[in-house]
Amino acid sequence: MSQPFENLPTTPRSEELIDKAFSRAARAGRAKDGTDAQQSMLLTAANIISDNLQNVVTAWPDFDRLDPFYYGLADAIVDADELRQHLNELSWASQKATDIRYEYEPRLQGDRETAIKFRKQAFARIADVVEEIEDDLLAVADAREKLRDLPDIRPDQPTIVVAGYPNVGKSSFVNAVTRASNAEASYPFTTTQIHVGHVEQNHIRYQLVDTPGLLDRPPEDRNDSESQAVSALEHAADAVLVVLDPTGECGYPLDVQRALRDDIEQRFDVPVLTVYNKMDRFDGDREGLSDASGWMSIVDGEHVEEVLEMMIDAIDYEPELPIDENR
Ligand SMILES: Nc1nc2c(ncn2[C@@H]2O[C@H](COP(=O)(O)OP(=O)(O)O)[C@@H](O)[C@H]2O)c(=O)[nH]1
Ligand SMILES: [Mg+2]
Repeated sequence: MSQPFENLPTTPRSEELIDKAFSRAARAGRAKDGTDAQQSMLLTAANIISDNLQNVVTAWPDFDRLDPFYYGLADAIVDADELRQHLNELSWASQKATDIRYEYEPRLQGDRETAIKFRKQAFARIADVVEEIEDDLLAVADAREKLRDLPDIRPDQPTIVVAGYPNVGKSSFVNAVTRASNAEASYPFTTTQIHVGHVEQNHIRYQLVDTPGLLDRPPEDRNDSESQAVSALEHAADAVLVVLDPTGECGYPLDVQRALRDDIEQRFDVPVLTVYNKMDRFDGDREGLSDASGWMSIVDGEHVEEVLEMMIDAIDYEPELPIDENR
């Protein structure tokens, strides 16, 4: 299983679909004579429109059955209700093309001239239907573009979300503990990206999620989609690591950074652990940093693995063992 929007087929534009249907219909018509040709043209055009539209609709995952993390993320990006509405319109048009075919088929039985006249009328009506859903097709194509590159975060695998103000060392941490061979997926979403790295321990794969633009600023600075994406992350997170920079070199005073930590602690129901980074550059009073679970220096490679261990312990993940049927 990968992310649910990865393999959606391309969505045709109205004009493309009409051209395709009518040119195939013309070809089908040329293979026959008299009223048979007109019947064959109508059948071909209606079927192509109907099947293509239905295929677009059925390729989309059922939103009611999506994992809440993916549902929330998708909804933050494209508005699930609107997308559902657009897909409904495509279903409507698909059915309508078939209805028109049924309506006109009996009228194509008579003489050739009449058959041509009615076949043309049927084509005009089918074209109207497809033109009517032009905006819906464009919206579905746009949603596909936006969702196909969503990061592949497996909701069933343990996940560490890394939070903290910009430049405190979040990416440095993820890069330091995850294998470089694991290419990082990123998704540009408003000002936001979601990076995922992986680390395996005791045969369990942990996901580390770094969310620049989401959990690196106070909640009041997030727009609606960003807030919604944070809600989606709550479904995925099994623990949150908040990185603080006590040197202030990141550009944010410590009390501001701590306020973000407090907010995240309030918001997430999973363990939220705080770690001070850049301790190689800190020459203040360490007593003042006792509100954290630990400290590290990524640059000096000090305590980095320990911080990862601490997060893994906090998750305390129990893999679901396969049921032994011989017992
Ligand atoms: N001195 C020092 N610099 C660090 C440490 N960790 C990260 N940095 C630097 O801090 C800057 C921001 O790090 P980055 O990982 O991009 O922060 P992010 O914005 O939170 O992802 C980079 O120039 C890093 O090299 C550390 O332990 N010590
Ligand atoms: Mg970063």
